[in-house]
Amino acid sequence: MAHPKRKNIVALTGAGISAPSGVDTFRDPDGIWSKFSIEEVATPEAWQNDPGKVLQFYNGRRSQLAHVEPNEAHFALARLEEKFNVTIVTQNIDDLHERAGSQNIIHLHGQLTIAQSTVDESLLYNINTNPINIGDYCERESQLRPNVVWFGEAVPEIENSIPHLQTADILIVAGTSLNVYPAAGLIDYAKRGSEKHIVDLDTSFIPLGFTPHQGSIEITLPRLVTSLLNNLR
Ligand code: BV8
Repeated sequence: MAHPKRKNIVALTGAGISAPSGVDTFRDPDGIWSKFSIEEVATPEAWQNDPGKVLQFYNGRRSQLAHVEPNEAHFALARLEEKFNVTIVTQNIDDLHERAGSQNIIHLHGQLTIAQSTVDESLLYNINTNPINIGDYCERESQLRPNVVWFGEAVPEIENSIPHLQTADILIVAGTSLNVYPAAGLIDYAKRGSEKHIVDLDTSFIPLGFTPHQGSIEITLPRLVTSLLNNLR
């Protein structure tokens, strides 16, 4: 529930925030796209060509969720809710923000723990860390797929995210290479005069007006959160 007197914070997060938890990022040297081809596992065409291969790719990433925990960066964002209205807009499909206690989370690219019908995308099923296999059907007898946005698919939550960027007093971009659109384009909706931070291992690219916090996120993000909370005292 938003408190009218509290400042609004949006955290736009990517794979880097889950890296210290042991979850692979995409574009780091040993990242996911160095082991798998996007065209073979993360597009509608891949699904048409070899749905079993796509299911196996996401089954592997989903089963890993059972063995990883949120890290101090996730917990720090949850702590911000003590004094701020916080919205997490994440590109991640893991459930680490939820497990760290954040309440308002928008998953731009879907969620690993949810399966989706292939005849009615509103039919969604919580499958936790269980696999989806060929022959697993929805209630309308159609094959289930991961509830994930593939390349070339629309990002339904983008419209829902824009107003949060436009009303954020503070924007924190954390652990994302800002390579993927329309997610990366959200930073252009930041309110004029809002306070903007970018938290990343690599701060060689700093969007205009952002304050860089270079280093590993489980160190740098808690430090930023502590200073934001202390500045309110
Ligand atoms: C769409 C699926 C249209 C789920 C994902 C040319 C130019 C511009 C755009 C395009 C283009 N050609 C095609 C496009 C569009 C395309 C796109 O953006 N392509 C890119 C690659 C150029 N976008 C799309 O296709 C989107 N859809 O446009 O549809 C449309 C419209 C209407 C109707 C129909 C169609 C859909 C995009 C969603 C694709 N799905 N994932 C999954 O498998 O996970 S995207 C994928 O990349 C993940 O979701 C991931 O989250 C996302 C972004 O990656 P990051 O999270 O940023 O991760 P990355 O590894 O890149 O970076 C990690 C960062 O962390 C780094 O900065 C690193 O330094 C940092 N880091 C690492 N460790 C640490 C750390 N920082 C701190 N501490 C650490 N320890």
